[in-house]
Amino acid sequence: MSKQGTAPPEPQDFERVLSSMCTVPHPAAREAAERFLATNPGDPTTYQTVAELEREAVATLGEMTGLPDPEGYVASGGTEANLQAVRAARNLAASDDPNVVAPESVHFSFQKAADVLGVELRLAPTDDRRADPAAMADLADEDTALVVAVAGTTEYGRVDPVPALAEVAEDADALLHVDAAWGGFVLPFTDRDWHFGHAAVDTMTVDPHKMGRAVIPAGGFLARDERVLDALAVDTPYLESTSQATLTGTRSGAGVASAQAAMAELWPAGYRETYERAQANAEWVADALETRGYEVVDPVLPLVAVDVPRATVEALRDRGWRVSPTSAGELRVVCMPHVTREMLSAFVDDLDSV
Ligand code: 0PR
Repeated sequence: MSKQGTAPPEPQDFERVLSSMCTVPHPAAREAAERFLATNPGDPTTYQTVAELEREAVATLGEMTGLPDPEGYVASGGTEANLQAVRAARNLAASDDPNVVAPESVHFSFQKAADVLGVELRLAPTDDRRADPAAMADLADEDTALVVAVAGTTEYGRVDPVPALAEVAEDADALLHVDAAWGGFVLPFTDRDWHFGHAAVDTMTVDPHKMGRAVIPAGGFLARDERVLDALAVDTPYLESTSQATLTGTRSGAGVASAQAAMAELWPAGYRETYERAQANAEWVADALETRGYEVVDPVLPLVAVDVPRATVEALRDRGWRVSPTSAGELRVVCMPHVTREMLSAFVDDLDSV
């Protein structure tokens, strides 16, 4: 808390933040967040304006992900959206001992979901950092409720073979979830097959508060079929609206309004431009590091992993660089919208001198 006469604490700036999936919100998103700060989309009959903004946000997310008539909502983040996908699949499953089959590259939010929901999480080995459909099929059985694909993995930015995983899900009579929490705002500008229009995808996570430049908290949960939302809904007898499919009750109108504002401003031209710049930056830094003899995991999406000795990472941290490693120890550079060529160039200079 600030004492009288002293300035309130300043948030850290993004000048040396290289491994985060958060970024500077778009000015329109920031402004909308402030305006809608005291509204609660969890009570849509009382807070009707923000409820309308949420419908618009979901419609745009649907447009981005090949779903003309999307069901869903703006969640608190990727963790909630992934948990809700597991919850819906569990609730719809015929089995009383349901399991989820995912590649070992899935985000740790699935561990939380499995723990909270009491389902078994089966992790299949990956092949060249992507999900291996055969390995996933080996783990699937008649109790499999959900198959998970990742479109833009947390550590390497890899895109799983979604159409092949849709077949695995179909053979197991399970739902297919795509986690595009980070990748969803860049993949529309690539030639990858990853969304509802490319395969029999049932649910998806796509987060405006990552590449979408909304304020935190703004995740996205989408479903093809109303049945999925119905499987999540509980009765809310004392509210005007009679049921609620979200996990949280009161939720952030700031997140919802900012997601709508960012997308209204940036979809699609602004996001395309952001992607192109980020991808070019990722390729530039990958090249610069390779030239210096480092082993680089090549950036399919704007995310570079590079094998740098632990001591070097520590030395870079001492110089203020906010960098975190992958589980295999590589340094991870996520080319978020705030990451400029100048920043990367200063980073490479520091790497040369430590
Ligand atoms: N799915 C994927 C593919 C993710 O990468 C993440 C987060 C999630 C789901 C979960 O999303 P929420 O964090 O919104 O619940 N991945 C980042 C990570 O774990 C999150 C992050 C963001 C970490 C900013 C640090 C940071 O500064 O690395």
